Amino acid sequence: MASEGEGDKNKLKLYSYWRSSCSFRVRIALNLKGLTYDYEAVNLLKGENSRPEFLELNPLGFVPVLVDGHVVLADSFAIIMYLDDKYPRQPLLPPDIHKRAINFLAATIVSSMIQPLQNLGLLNYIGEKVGPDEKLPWAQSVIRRGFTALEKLLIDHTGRYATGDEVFLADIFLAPQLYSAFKRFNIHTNEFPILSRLFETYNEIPAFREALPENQRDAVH
Ligand SMILES: N[C@@H](CCC(=O)N[C@@H](CS)C(=O)NCC(=O)O)C(=O)O
Repeated sequence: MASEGEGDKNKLKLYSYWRSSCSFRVRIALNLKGLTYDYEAVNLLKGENSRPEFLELNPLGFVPVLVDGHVVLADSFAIIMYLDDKYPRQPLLPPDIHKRAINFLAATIVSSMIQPLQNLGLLNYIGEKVGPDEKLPWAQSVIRRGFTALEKLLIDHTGRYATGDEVFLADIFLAPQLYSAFKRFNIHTNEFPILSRLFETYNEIPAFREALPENQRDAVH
């Protein structure tokens, strides 16, 4: 639940970009927890993430960044774990340790095996050094490899959501990755039956829908 304007000093502040899948993860987590926050748009296409004032917050120059009073956190994984520790209602991890591990594994496949390899910066680099036509096939190959692993991983655990009938961490990481794969990178839903079913299901959850890129105030339609 993003709010605009100055807000009060104690309010959570999220530095986000509408199309950033890592920011999308944090927006979902904030919404699931019922937390309101001020939305600070950082336009990655205009290079606003390289401005000195933003690099003060995150020297890596990536969104998202969450500011909670004196606490400044970059990296969606760290932010989401922090929110889960600080606001235990609607836990984002299941109590069962095996199921927890499956959630960490699914989130890690997305956050360290797929997304970094199809990140804007890397795709621009491939476009420059190898050729613009190589960007899409490269992104599709890393997504397909990761999605093939995810389908195998989830087959024994999935219920209504990724790891059962409750929404957990795996869902928060999957939804933005599925969105960018199916909507931006032209991956066909029929290639990945479990993931495409989950994608449909996520669209029915208000916390996920409100976090969609097109529903952010910096979205360009
Ligand atoms: N591990 C970080 C990755 C952050 C990241 O890659 N952010 C992307 C947007 S999803 C970004 O800011 N890219 C800007 C760039 O590549 O210059 C996280 O999960 O937050």
